[in-house]
Amino acid sequence: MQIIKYEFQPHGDDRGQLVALEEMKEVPFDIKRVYYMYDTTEGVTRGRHAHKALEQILICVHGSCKILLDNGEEKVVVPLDKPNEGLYVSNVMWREMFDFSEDAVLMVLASELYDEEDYIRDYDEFLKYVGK
Ligand code: T46
Repeated sequence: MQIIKYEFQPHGDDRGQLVALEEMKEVPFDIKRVYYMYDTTEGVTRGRHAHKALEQILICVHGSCKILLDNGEEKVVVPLDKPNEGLYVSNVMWREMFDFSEDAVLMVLASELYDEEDYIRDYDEFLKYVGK
């Protein structure tokens, strides 16, 4: 499985760092939605679903967490712990987010508006969807 991790160029100066993300530039799709999660309960796993159409970029802007990506054939765990690093998650990819540090803030840039119909929340249904 090909893992696409972007390293965003910070605009740093003696005041600190600033990262700017624009659709179709640093981010390879039009950004229709931004959401983020924080205060994550210790030991929980979030996600556990795939999307039919949604593409996303996950950025752990503070703290750290791990992302499991599963395309139905292969599973890869990707650690996220830098605010200028973004993990691209394609559609039809099972994802789980876990091992959140207490201070983790995971921000997500999404290519579509929220649509419950786009979710595949059952793993067997996901395997059927990808033809496995
Ligand atoms: C994904 C991973 C990385 C909304 O009302 N609007 C939204 O845009 C989102 C994302 C969620 N919600 C509501 C739906 C649920 O009642 O917020 C609640 C928690 O959502 P969910 O259980 O889907 O959260 P996660 O962390 O399991 O998954 C989320 C995204 O839903 C999903 O698309 O890829 O983060």
